[in-house]
Amino acid sequence: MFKAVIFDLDGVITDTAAFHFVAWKKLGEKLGIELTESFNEELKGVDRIESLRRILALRNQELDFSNEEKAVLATEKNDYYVTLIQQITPNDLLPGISDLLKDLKKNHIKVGLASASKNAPMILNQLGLTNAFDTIVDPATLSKGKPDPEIFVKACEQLLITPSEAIGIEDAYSGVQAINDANMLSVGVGDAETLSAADYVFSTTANLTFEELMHIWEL
Ligand code: B16
Ligand code: MG
Repeated sequence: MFKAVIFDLDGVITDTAAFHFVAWKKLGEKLGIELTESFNEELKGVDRIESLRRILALRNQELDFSNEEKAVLATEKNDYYVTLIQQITPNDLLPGISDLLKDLKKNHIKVGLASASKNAPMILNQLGLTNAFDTIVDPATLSKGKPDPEIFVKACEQLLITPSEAIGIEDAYSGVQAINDANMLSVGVGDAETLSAADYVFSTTANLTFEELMHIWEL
C-alpha cells in the first residue's frame, strides 16, 4: 500500500489557471503582447519568472529587460493575481478532492503539497485546507522547477518516506515528468493525450477516489 499522496495545487485541488490568465493578460496588454488561452495552457506548472520569460519570448523581448525589471513586472502580475484569488472559497475545491483528502486521512496516508506557486499557503487557507496537509514544499527553496523532480523528491523527504512509496497527482505535462523522474507512481488529471506519460490518467478529479488509487497501486 502507498504511504503518501503528493498533490499539485493549481489544476488538481482548485482551478486557478483562469486567474493566472487574467493577471498575465493584463500585464501583456501593458507590454503590447497578446496572450491566448491556448498559450496559457503552456504556463501550467511553470513558475512565475519562467512564465514571464516565455511571455516576453513571444515577441523576442526576453533580452529587452534586466532581471530587476523582470522582477518588477512579475511582482506587478502577482499583486493583481493576489487580489483576484481573494474570491476563492471552499466551494472552489475541484470535485471529489474534499472526500479524497478525508479518506486519505482516515486511512493514515500522508498528504503533501508540491506546488510551484508561492501563493499556495494563501490559497489553501482560502479553501479551508491549511490543516489537511502534512507537509508543503516551499518553492522558494528549490533550485529547479518542474519538470525537474526536485519538488516531489523534497515532499517525500519532508514526509520521511521514499518516492517509490508515494503517488503524485498532476494536471500539467511538466508535472507528470517531474513525478516520473522522482520515481513515484504518476497520476494525471486532464487530457489523456497531453498527459500520456502518466502511469494513469483521470479525465476529471471527480473520478479520483481513494478506492481508485488503491486499485491503480495494485495494478
Ligand atoms: P505563483 P502548480 C503553478 O502552480 C501554476 O500552474 C503556474 O501557472 C504558476 O505560474 C506557478 O504555479 C507559480 O505560481 O505565481 O502563484 O507563485 O500547478 O505547480 O500548483
Ligand atoms: Mg498544476
